[in-house]
Parts: sequence; structure tokens; C-alpha cells
Amino acid sequence: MRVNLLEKKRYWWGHAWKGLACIALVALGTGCVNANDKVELLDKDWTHLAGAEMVDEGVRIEGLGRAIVPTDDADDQTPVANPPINLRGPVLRVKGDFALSARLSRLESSPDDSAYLTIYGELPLTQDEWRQDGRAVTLGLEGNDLIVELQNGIDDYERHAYPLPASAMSQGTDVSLARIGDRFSIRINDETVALIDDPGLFDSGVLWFGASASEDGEYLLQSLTARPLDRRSEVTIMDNQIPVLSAEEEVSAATSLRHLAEKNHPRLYIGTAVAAIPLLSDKKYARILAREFSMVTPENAMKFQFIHPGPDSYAFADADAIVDFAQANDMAIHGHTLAWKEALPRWVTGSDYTDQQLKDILAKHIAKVVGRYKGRVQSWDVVNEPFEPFGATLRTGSPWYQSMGKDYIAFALREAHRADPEARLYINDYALEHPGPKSDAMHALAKSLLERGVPLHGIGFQMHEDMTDDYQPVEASVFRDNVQRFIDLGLEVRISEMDVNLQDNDSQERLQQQAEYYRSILELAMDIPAFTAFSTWGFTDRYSSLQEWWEADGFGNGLIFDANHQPKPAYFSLQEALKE
Ligand code: 9MR
Repeated sequence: MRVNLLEKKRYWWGHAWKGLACIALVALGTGCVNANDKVELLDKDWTHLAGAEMVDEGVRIEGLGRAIVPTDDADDQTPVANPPINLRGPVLRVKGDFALSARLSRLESSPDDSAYLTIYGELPLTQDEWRQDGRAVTLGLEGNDLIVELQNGIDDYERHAYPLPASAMSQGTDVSLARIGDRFSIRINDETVALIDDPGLFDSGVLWFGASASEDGEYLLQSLTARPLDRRSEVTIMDNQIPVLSAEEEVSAATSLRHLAEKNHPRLYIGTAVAAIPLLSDKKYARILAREFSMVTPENAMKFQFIHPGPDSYAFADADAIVDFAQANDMAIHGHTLAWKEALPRWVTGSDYTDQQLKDILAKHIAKVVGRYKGRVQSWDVVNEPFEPFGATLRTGSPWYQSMGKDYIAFALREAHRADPEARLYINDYALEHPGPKSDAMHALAKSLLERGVPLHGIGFQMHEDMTDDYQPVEASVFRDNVQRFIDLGLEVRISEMDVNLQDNDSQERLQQQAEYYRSILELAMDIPAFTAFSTWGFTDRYSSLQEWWEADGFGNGLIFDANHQPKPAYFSLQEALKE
């Protein structure tokens, strides 16, 4: 009892002093803040940030050098940095004026490494060939400078550098970024070094964090806190969790695509490609996904340059998030993709490896990636797009073909089988639905692999279709005959990446035709037992790969939900078909 009373006394005295200080501050016009309003960000989850490791002193950040290699036809071929974002870690809600303080410490063993902390007010949209920047501030130690980079959407980028005092270089550097009205105040070790105009980078009120170091470098993020700067301001923090459909949502989902399929066509998965950033930052996206689909394909997160950015560095976090989400929501997972000629990091394409070295690189990659998801990923696009766009010949440009010739296909399948003997292994390609040279060549390839006892279980028909004034996609009946000969080889088949691009005419009439076309292909898949999945390449036009990267405000029109996540006629026609 005595102790309690004493505690209380202390508490009230503490408050009384704060109260007095408060009155003084209010008189000065700055208001009053309770020290308890300060929030700790390093107490939150940093274990899901690629390259990060939680240690006693803070979070050790390793530089993965993850970058996006632009498409072959881009003018500028310089890789674009794509540092990891802590999507399952702290999310900070802010109102009014606030300060973020961080201690960035270089390690004695590597004092020259650069150290970065990025605070995102709007996350980027990351595809595998391009990245549409959102809004963010990066604080970094580079050489003897503190650098401050402001990113305000695409192509609006500002960089400042301030010399670090000697004291800041020998130990850790305390850096703080305060938003005060419409300016940022930057401080190094409690000295204000700059006031910069803020173009509204944190107007969303929701902040995300990312950290990285120079490639192969490392540093220690020793502290990270946030606090409001006056009484009208607020900061609150929580860890972002993997979204799971609630029990009520489950019940109300009885007519969703996945539920109808589970009831009426239990062998057929209804799948879609999924991206990690919207999955973890757009609640509506995650909810539709869990409600409507029974299978996910990571759209980019498992591609080579995303998941294996350096010879010995892996960035599994985004793929893990998708896999964890799928498992938490009882969905199957189709892995994409292991041996492809695209999405390769420069460390693979830009070096003079011997054939044997390339073979070893692919074997190690497959063992590591398939091994990690063994038992969780049911099937894989082991080989993606082995043929020329519309031709019968194999693409020869990839390092895999260059080192092994056409044998790379059997090699990749065997390595994947070795890493997970239970997984179903596919070759996946586009423009296969038409009978013709490309599908003939795929058929011949599959046949010869099977004859040689290579573990191939299925073929993925991507079905990226166009529907325009002068072009109509292949009819379902034509596709039916064509697919049958693959099934006759004893293979499974899947619709793996369907979208129907209406290009510049998405009139009601066209949306209706799109709906009918989707339905005709789903009906085919429902009808033929060898089809294991009907999968679209994304589900909402908002994040569709049909959006061209230079059209920041544009969206695609080929999927079954519109850019506001509303179901389109195509959605309803699939729903109707599945009711049968
Ligand atoms: O949708 C993907 C896009 O975000 C990437 O930038 C692009 C390159 O990696 O790949 C897109 O997905 C492709 C898939 O991996 C293979 N088939 C064609 C898909 C659509 O272009």
C-alpha cells in the first residue's frame, strides 16, 4: 500500500511539473506534449524486412543491391534501385507536426558503407520492369555527408547533402526529420542543418519504413522514434499484419468465385496474380483476394531479380508475405518463375560466367527458392516463355540457353523436382492457345521431355488476349481442340495468366464481350478435368500489368474488377458460370 501511495505521489508530482512546463509552453504558443506520446519503432517487427536482422543493439541492415532492370526497349538501361520496404513492420499514423529521430551507426568493420532509412508517405507501385515512385523521404549517410532525398511521385525528385560533423562520423549519427507546417526541419546530433519545403510527402497520414545499405554493405539502425510536436498533433504506431478474412466476411462470401468453384467444381482453382505492396497496404484489395480466389501466383515477388538480387543475397520477404497470406486464407500457391530469360539481375547477365558456372547458378537458385517453399507451393512455372514470341523456335538469348542449349529446360525441371518432389511442375507460355507453329513446338517439346522421363506435369496457357475493333481472341472451341492434344500426352493444363485487353475501347458493349469471352474460357476449364486452375493475371485494373508504366494515372482495362475495385461484367459472368 505504502509503495502504491509513493508511486502515486511521484506520478502526480511528475505531472504537476509537466503541467507547469506545459503552461509555459502554451504561453509560448507551442502547446504541450506528453513524453509518453513518443513511440518506439524498433520495438516493432523488423524481421520481415529483407536484409534486416534484429540484434541487441537495434536492427542490422544489409545492402542487397536489389534493382529493377528496365525492359530491353527502354532508353535508359540503368538499373533502378528497388530497396526493400518493411511491409509487415511498423506503420505510423501521423497528424499535424511530428518528429522522427533515428540513430544510424556505421559499423567499425565497414565505416565507409552508406546507410539509408526511407520513410514512405505513399508506397511505390513496383512492377518487375519498372517502378512508379510514390512519395517518400530518404535520409542517408554517404561518405562524409547526410543526404536527404525527397521523392514526390514520378520524376519529381530532389536531393540535398549536408556535411556531417566529425562527432557524427565516429559514433552513430542522430538524425531527425521534423515536419513543421509545410516544411521539414533536418537535424544532425541536435543541430538544425536545414529547413526544406515539404511538397506534402506525408499528407496521407500513414507512414511506412524501409532501410538499406550500399550493395554488400551494412549498418546498424540503432534507434527510431516518433513524437508529436504539439498538443494538436498525434503519432500512433502498430505493426502491419497479414490480412485475414473475418468469420462474417467468410459467411457473406457464399457466392464468391472461390466458394462457387469449391462447391460446384472442386478440382478447379480460381487463381490470380498477386503483388505484395497492394496486398499489405490496400485492405480492399486483400479482402477481395481472400474472398474470391482459391489460388495465388506471386506476380513478381519470386522472379529472379526480386528474390535473388546478389550472388549470395536473397530477398524473400515479399514472396513470404504472399505465401503466408495464402496459407492464412486457405489458398493454394502457384510459384512463378524459375528459368526465364527476363527479370534477371545484372549480376547474372552482366558477368562472364562459364557455362558450368551458369548451370550452377541456376541449380543453386532453384534449390534455394523451391526448397524454401517446399510443401507450401503446390506447383511451379519452372520454365517460363521458352519460345520466341510467335515462333516455333526456342529463345536463345537467356544465360540458361546460352550455357546449356535446349537442355536447360530438362535441367531446370529436374532440379525443381529434386528440391520438392511433390510439387507439380509446369512450362508456361503465351500465344499457345492458337493451333499453329508455336503450340506445335510446345507440344513436341513436352512430348520429348515426357519420353525422356523428365518431370514435367503440366502446361500453362497464359491467355493474354486482346479484343479490339479489328482483332478477336481465339475462340474457346478452337482452343479446346488445341489443348486436347496436350492432355492426350497425359499432362495437366491450366489457364495461367488470363487478361483481355480492350485497349482504347472499353465501352459497355466491349465490356460485355469481354465478359462473354472470359466466361467461354472458364466454361472450357470447368468442362475438361485436366484443367487444374483458371487464373487471371491480377484481378483489379488498378494494379494491372496492362497499365503502361509511363501512364501514371492510367489503368488497364483487361481484368474482372475495375480500377475502383468494383466488379465488372466479366466478374458477374464468371460467377454465373460457376453457379452451374
Ligand atoms: O505483370 C508482370 C509485370 O509486373 C512485370 O514488369 C513483367 C516483367 O517481369 O512481367 C509481368 O508478368 C508477366 C509474367 O511474368 C509472364 N507472362 C507475361 C506477364 C505479363 O506481362
